[in-house]
Amino acid sequence: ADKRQEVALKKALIPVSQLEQSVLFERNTISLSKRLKNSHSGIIAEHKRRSPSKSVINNSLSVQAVAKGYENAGVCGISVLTDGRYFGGSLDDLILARANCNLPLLRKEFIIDAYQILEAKAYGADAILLIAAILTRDEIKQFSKLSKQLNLDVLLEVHNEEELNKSIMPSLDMLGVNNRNLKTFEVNLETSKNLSAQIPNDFVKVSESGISSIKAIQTLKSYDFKGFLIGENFMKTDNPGNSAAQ
Ligand code: IGP
Repeated sequence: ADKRQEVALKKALIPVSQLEQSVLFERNTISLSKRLKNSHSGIIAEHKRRSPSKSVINNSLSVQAVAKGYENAGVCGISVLTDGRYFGGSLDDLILARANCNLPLLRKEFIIDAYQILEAKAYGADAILLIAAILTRDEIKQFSKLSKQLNLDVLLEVHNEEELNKSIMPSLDMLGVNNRNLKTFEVNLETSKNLSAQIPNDFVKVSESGISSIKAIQTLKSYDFKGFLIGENFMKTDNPGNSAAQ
C-alpha cells in the first residue's frame, strides 16, 4: 500500500512523457543475462546501505565509490536498491551508479506498477527485478513484455515451487531463487539447490542472498547456477570492491 502511494505521487510529479524524454531513455542497454551466460564469476554485486533484517550495513561509503570498486573487481553487474523505506536507497543511487561505471545495472525495487519500469529505464538501469511473491501471473506477463520493449532484461525472483510454476514464461531472461525467507529473514542455500532442477534450462539461473564464500558459489555452480547476487557480504566491509575481487 505504501509503494502504491509512492508511485501515485511520483506519477503526479513526473509524468511518463517526461520520463521518456530523459537522456538515458535513449541509451543502448547492456544485457545482464548475456554477461552472466558468458562469465566465469557470475557475480552481481549489490549496493545495500541497510536492510530490514540487519539494519545498518554500510552508511559511510558513496554509491560512486562502491560502483567503481565493484567494476574494478570485475563483477558482471551491479544491483542498486532504490527502495528508500526498507533499504535506504533511491533513484539517485541508480543514476549515480550509472554515471560511474559501465556495467549492467539491475534496479532492485518492489515493482508493482509499469511506471516503475519506465522509471528504471529513465534512470539508467539495464535490468529490472520482478518478485513473484507480490505479483499475479498477468502482472508478470505485462511487466516483462514492457521490459522487453524497452530492452531491459528481467530477473524474476521466486522462493518456492508454487511461485516458480505461476511465473514461468518466455519473456523472462533470468530466474532468481531468493535464499532468504521473507517472513523469518533466515537464509538457506538449500532453497536454491532444491529448486534448480525445476527451472527450465533456457533461463539463466541466479541464486540470491546469503552467499558468503567461494565454496558456496562453487556448490551453487554445480547446481547449474550462473549468477550470484551478493549484497551484505561485500557491503559490510570497508571496501566492498576489494571484497568482491577475492
Ligand atoms: C542480496 P545478501 O544476503 O547478499 O545481502 O542479499 C540480495 O539477494 C537481497 O538484497 C534481495 C532483495 C530482494 C532485497 C534479494 N531479493 C528483494 C530487496 C528486495
